[in-house]
Amino acid sequence: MGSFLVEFFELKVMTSITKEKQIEETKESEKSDQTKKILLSPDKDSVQVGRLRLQWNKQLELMPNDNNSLKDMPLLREIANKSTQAEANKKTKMHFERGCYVYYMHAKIELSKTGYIYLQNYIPKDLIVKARNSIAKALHNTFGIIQTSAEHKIDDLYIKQDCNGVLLTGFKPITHAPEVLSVVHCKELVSLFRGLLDCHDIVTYDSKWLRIKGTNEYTEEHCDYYRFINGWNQLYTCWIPLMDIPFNRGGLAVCDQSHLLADFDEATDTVNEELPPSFTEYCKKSTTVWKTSNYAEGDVLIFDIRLIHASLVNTCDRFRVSIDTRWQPLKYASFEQNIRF
Ligand SMILES: O=C(O)CCC(=O)C(=O)O
Repeated sequence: MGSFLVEFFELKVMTSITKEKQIEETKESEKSDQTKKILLSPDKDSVQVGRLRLQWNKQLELMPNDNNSLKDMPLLREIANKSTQAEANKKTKMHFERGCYVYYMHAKIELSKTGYIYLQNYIPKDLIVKARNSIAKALHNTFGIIQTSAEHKIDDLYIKQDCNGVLLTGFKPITHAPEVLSVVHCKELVSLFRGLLDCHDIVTYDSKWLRIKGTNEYTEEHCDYYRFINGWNQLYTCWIPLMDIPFNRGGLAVCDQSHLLADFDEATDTVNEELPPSFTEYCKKSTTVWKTSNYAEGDVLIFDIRLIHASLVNTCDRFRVSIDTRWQPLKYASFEQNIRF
């Protein structure tokens, strides 16, 4: 009980110290969010996401930047108020010990509420540039699909005439090149997943989904649950843009809270499309919102294995390159091929 009071007191002190700063930051970030919304909207009123046509700012919105909101103290105070003393004590102690309790607690709440968290500028950009360079070289030398000229470097990823994109999952010389592994296994991600999964012994699956999308290509709406149905306990997808992906280069969009649909295991035709049956109705609701972003090098999107997602269409003349991986506590891992940390 004593230790709970000390921790709770520290919590309150920290909350009030940061409160003023936070109000200032909120004002600033509201201002810049408004500017962003104006600057970063797609140039059309409706946007194609997977096979759906969505109204911008009604059915499709910008994701919040969790770099700011993860530091949101009031949320932590809310947990402490709502939890029993024993629960709050355990949670706060664990996170005090790690020195980053606010960060993970908020992130976990977000993840369970909305189904995703979006971190901007999280992975060091030099790692992303090196990974993209090595992938671009392979696309040029092995696949011959990059247009080069005096103005167009290989790394600019201009698409050679009539060439399509390619899914490079399983092409280990490319997906497991040291430069690529240094992104997907970087220490920032290892520590993030240790925090999010509340667990030191975590794994990431050896398969890496490296996606190269050409002009007019996109990913249809689906969720990853059906692929991992035999071992999905606390399994998360980590999607990483390996370049700046503005709207016209077809970044990922997620359907907010769709991981909470109740009928993932009901058998109907939609299951073959990797969607729960109720998704069709959920999509029609006026409250259903998809979220996307103008992604930049270094951003990371983490989502629940059940969250429904799709991509916007790549309408430009350069390939869109991203990689996605799966993370889980070791104790739940049911696939043999995994990398342990
Ligand atoms: O990058 C994409 O277009 C699709 C990504 C995806 O399906 C996933 O991360 O599970």
